[in-house]
Amino acid sequence: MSTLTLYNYELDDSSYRVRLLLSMLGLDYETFAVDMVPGNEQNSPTMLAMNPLGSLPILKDGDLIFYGTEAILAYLARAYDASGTWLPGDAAIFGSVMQWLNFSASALPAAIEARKVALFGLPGDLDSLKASARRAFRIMDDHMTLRQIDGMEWFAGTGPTIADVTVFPIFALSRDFGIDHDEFPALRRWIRRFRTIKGFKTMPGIPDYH
Ligand SMILES: N[C@@H](CCC(=O)N[C@@H](CS)C(=O)NCC(=O)O)C(=O)O
Repeated sequence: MSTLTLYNYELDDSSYRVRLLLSMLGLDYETFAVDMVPGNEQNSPTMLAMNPLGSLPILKDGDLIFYGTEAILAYLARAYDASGTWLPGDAAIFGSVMQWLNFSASALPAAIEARKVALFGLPGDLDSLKASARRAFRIMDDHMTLRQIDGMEWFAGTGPTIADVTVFPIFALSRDFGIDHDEFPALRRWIRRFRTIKGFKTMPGIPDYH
């Protein structure tokens, strides 16, 4: 097996998405610490040569390099999950997982931006970003409310998939940018379940709900 290297910023919610899946898959990997704040190192020439978008995380697997968190999660699931449960092959479940990966890439960037503004002091209109984040979290909470009525515990299919992994961090960390979980009871229940997945690891800001 080739060596996996994650180009990582410890406090970055998207790097955490990949750390979560690597851990849940039981994979060994190395990390390369990128000084995102305040260094902006993800935009250095060396990093841009790997990811021209200048974003984190980046995954290197031997000669392969991937950027875009959703793509990294899908690659890891397909390459290293022999059970096939993290990215199921069943067409309906696969489609549903892809829908949430797309949601994560298209509806959650405002929340990611809100956290950067609130936590790292980067420029941005926090009120407007929080309003967009709330709209996205409301869609997630409504989805999980209906799923729970049907006796389902996860975003797609019958077990945890990369759909859960991709949407977990930025919602779980929402108190970093002033959105409380009490507004989203179905997501609160889902967070408790998510924390019980084998290999779960936490990061600063993730609630314990003790
Ligand atoms: N679309 C990106 C989202 C990840 C993302 O937004 N990364 C942020 C940190 S949370 C980043 O690297 N920002 C660098 C910058 O804004 O210069 C992906 O999925 O990889």
